[in-house]
Amino acid sequence: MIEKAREWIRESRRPVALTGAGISAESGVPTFRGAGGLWRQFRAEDLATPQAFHRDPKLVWEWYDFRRQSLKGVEPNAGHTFLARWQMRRPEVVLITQNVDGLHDRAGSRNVLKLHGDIWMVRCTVCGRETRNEEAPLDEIPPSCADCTGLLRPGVVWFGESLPPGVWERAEDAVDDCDLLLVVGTSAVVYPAAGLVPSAKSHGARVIEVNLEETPVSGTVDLSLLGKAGEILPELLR
Ligand code: BV8
Ligand code: ZN
Repeated sequence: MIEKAREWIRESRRPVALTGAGISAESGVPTFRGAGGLWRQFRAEDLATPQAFHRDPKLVWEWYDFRRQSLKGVEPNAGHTFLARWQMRRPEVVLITQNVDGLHDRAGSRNVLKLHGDIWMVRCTVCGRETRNEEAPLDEIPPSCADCTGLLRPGVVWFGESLPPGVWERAEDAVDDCDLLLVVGTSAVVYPAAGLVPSAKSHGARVIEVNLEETPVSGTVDLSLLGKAGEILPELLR
C-alpha cells in the first residue's frame, strides 16, 4: 500500500493536498470531533456560529482565546513538515487546509489555501479592518478595534458563513485540475470542503486518504492508509 502511494506521489503531475484537524493532532491540538474536541461541554457547532457570537461574544471569544493560548506552546509535526518539504521539491503542490491553527505556515508551507480562515487574524465587525493579532491571552475580552473601537471577531469562517471568496474558487479549480489528491486527517463531514474529495474523483484524479480511522469518503478513495499522519506522510517521500 505505502509503496503504491509513494509511486503515485512520484508520478503525480498536478498534486493537491487537503488537510483537516487530524494533521495537527500529533502537535497536541485537540481535534473537533475526537476526544478532547469539547470545551466546557460546548461543541464547535454550538460556538462557531454568527448566532452564538451575536448572543454572547464574550463566551465565543473565551473559547478562541483558550484555543489561541493552547496553540502558543505547539509546534508543527512531521506531517506538516512533510507537506512543506514536498512543496519545496514540487512547487506545483497545492495545499488546501480546513485548519485555522497556522501550523502549515509555521512548518514552511507557502500559499496555503485556508478554507476556514485563520485563528490569528481578527476582523472588525464595524469597519471591517482585518489585522493579524497573536496576543495570547488577549488583554481584553472581547477585543475592540484600534481604529474605531468596534467589536472584533475571529478571522475564521463559522457554520452558515460562506468561505473566503477567491480561496474557495482556487481550491475548486486546483481539485478539478489535479491528478492526485492526498486527503489527510479530516472526518469529511464539513461542507463544502468535504465535497472536494468526490470532486477530485469525478475529475479522474487518484485519491489517497491518510486517517486514523475510516471516514465517509474512505469507500470512494483509491488508497486508504490507516494510521497517524506524522508517521505515514514522511514515508511517502522516502
Ligand atoms: C457553508 C472554523 C453556506 C472555525 C469550521 C447539513 C448537511 C451538509 C452540510 C450542512 C448541513 N447543515 C449545514 C451545513 C453546512 C455546514 C456543514 O458542513 N455542517 C456540518 C457540521 C454538517 N457548512 C458550513 O456552514 C460552511 N459554510 O456551507 O456556507 C453558504 C454558502 C453560500 C453563502 C452563504 C452560506 C462553513 C463550514 C466552516 C465551519 N468552520 N472551522 C473554527 O475552527 O473555530 S469547521 C471545523 O470543522 C474546522 O474548520 C475543521 O477543520 C472542520 C472539519 O473538521 P476536521 O478538520 O475534519 O476535524 P475533525 O475533528 O472533524 O476530524 C479529525 C479527523 O482526523 C478524524 O477523521 C480523525 O480520525 C483524524 N485524526 C485524528 N488524529 C489523527 C487523525 N488522522 C491522522 N493522524 C492523526 N494523528
Ligand atoms: Zn473598526
